[in-house]
Amino acid sequence: RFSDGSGTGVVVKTRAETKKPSMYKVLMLNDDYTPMEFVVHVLERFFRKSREEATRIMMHIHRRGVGLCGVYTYEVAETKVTQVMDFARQQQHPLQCTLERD
Ligand code: TYC
Repeated sequence: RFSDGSGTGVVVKTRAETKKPSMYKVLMLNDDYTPMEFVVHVLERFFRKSREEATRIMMHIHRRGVGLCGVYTYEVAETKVTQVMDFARQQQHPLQCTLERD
């Protein structure tokens, strides 16, 4: 904050410069064993997708090998990856999930 030097006593506010956080893509990989329905469930539960959107993403991964689940700040993205990997392992599915700088 500073006076504008006009003698009017007007105070001009300067915006503090803020940096946008780096964003990270959470990607899911295809495999031959994880059931399609399990992948749809993961997308609904951890990435808050509708059944329709989850099914679209799952089929994209199934056909293309990899697909985007969402874009988040580092801490959120890392948490999603851990949650998905832990859940898949519990159910003994080989589903792989990874994080990539956007
Ligand atoms: N390819 C799997 C199947 O045919 C389905 C699948 C889709 C697995 C997406 C993983 O990330 C995945 N059962």
